[in-house]
Amino acid sequence: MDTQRRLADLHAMWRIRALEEKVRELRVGAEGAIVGSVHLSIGQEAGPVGACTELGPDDALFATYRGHGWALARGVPAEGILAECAGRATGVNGGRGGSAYFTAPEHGFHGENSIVGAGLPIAVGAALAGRFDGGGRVALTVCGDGALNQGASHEALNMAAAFALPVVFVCENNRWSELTAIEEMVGEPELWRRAAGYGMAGERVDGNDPGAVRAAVRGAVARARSGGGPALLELMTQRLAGHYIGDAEQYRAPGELDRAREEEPIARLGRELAEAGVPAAGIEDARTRAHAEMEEAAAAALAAPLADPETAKDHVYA
Ligand SMILES: Cc1ncc(C[n+]2csc(CCOP(=O)(O)OP(=O)(O)O)c2C)c(N)n1
Repeated sequence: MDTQRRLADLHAMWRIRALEEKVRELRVGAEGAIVGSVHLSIGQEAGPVGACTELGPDDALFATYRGHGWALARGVPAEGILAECAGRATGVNGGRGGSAYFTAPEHGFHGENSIVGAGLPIAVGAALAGRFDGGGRVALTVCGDGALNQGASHEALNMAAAFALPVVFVCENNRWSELTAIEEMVGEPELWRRAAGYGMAGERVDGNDPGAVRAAVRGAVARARSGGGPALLELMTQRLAGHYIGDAEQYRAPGELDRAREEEPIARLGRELAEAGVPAAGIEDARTRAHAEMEEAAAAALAAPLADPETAKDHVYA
C-alpha cells in the first residue's frame, strides 16, 4: 500500500482515538461535562477507517452504541459529536441523542443503537427500501460478536441473503460481549463461517489493519451493488478500554491488555511506517494534528449552551 494512503489512515485513526480520549476526559473530569453511559472504541479504529472510504454518499451506515469512530470516519463533524455527547444545543441531534444514540443522516450516518443486534434488521430495511426506490443504496451495518447471537440478527442475515439485498454486515469481533468471553458464548468462535449457512459471502479479516478492512469492504460493497447479495465480514480486533467508562475490567486474563497494546492498529501502523522509512516527524504529525483538532472541537462544543429543557417535546410525534 502506498505511504500517503497509510499516513492518511494513521491520521484518520488518530482522529478517532483523540476524539474518544477527549470524550473520556469530559466524562470522568471534574466538570462532568458528559453524563450517562459511554462506550469507547479505543483499539478498534481500523474498522471504521478502512470501511468508510468505500461507501458512497447515498449509502447508509448503521452503528452501535460504540459508534463515535464510525460517525467520525463517515464524515460527521467532531464538534457536532462532542457537543452531542455533552448535551449541547449545537450537538448533531441538539443534545438529545448523547453518546450512544445519535444519528446524522445528512452524512449517511443513520445512527447508533443501544439495543444489541438492532442495527442488522434496520439495515436490511434500508437496503430493501433502496431496491424499491431504485436508489442503488448499499447498507453497511456494524455489530459486535455478541450481537450475532440475537434472534433478530439471524432473521436479518437470512432475509438479506434470501432477497440478495445489498447489505454488508460488519462484525467487530473484539472477543468480549460486555463481561463474557466469546469462547463461553458460542460453539464455533469463527463467526464468519456462519455466512455459508445463510448462503452469503463471508470472510475473516485482520480488523487491526485498515488496509485489510478496506480491501474486504471494497469487495463486499462491489458485490452488493452489482446484485451479488450481502456479505458477512468478521473483523478481528480488541477494545483497549472497558465495555463502558467505569467498567472495572476484572474479567480480563493477566497480560491480555499488554498483548492487545502490541497489536493495536495505531501503534502497529506507526511501526510499519517507520520500518518503511517514513521520518518520525511525519508519523508524529498525524497524532499532533488530530489532538489539536479535537482540542479545538471540544472548546467550541463546550462554549455552546446546553439543550433547553423547554424544547424537550420537540420532534415527539406521539
Ligand atoms: C437486546 C439487548 N440485550 C442486552 C443488552 C445489554 N448489553 C449492552 S452491550 C452488551 C454486549 C454486546 O456485546 P457485543 O455485541 O460483542 O458488542 P461490543 O460491546 O463488544 O462492541 C449487552 C449484553 C442490550 N443493550 N440490548
